[in-house]
Amino acid sequence: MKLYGYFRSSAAFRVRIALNLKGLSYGQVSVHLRKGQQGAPDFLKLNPLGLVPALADGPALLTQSLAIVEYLDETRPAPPVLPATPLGRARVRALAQAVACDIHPIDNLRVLNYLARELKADEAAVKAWFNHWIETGFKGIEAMLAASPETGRFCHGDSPGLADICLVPQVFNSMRYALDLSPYPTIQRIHKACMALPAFDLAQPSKQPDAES
Ligand SMILES: N[C@@H](CCC(=O)N[C@@H](CS)C(=O)NCC(=O)O)C(=O)O
Repeated sequence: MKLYGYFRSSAAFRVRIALNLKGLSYGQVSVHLRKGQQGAPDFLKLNPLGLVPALADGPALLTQSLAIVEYLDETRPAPPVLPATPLGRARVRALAQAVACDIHPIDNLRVLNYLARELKADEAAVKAWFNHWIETGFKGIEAMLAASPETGRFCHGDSPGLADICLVPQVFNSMRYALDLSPYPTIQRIHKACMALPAFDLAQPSKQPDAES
């Protein structure tokens, strides 16, 4: 398998974690987002969405991190990243989508670039936007995690899964502008438990072949 990603991309980070959790080997192709390579004609032929990640599995080319992770889970089921019950799966998908559908899309690079370039927002305003939407999302996620008996060592029970796969990269994003995480003790605890696992540790941005300081 070949993963088209970027070391700082949190959506690619999700797929790296899933591949590692399942013990799958993969090569990486770096698409330099800061240099605009996601908009290059060759990449757009692969993924017309102009976003990373994309995953090549033989002749198949997959896009959208959640679709990719669920594809991996269906084709390589062990260890599962979704619970066995419909209610468990719905809870885990809700937590994952709270990150992937509600926080991440409005804090994406192209959104921040639009704020700065088209709407002339200065750095402080972009930072305020970025952190505001993480805080809004984390407040709800923290409440969901803290209130539920289903929360264990990880977001759902004592095995890492799709919700953790989305949460951890978002915590990394929150460090970009030094967001205060103290109001989210459950998120912090789960993040720490995840990062103690090689599958998460080895997927982090600074450990990727294209990492820059
Ligand atoms: N919903 C997509 C989001 C992908 C996405 O937004 N990727 C970001 C990096 S984390 C990207 O390629 N951004 C390029 C840009 O904003 O121009 C997924 O989950 O795969």
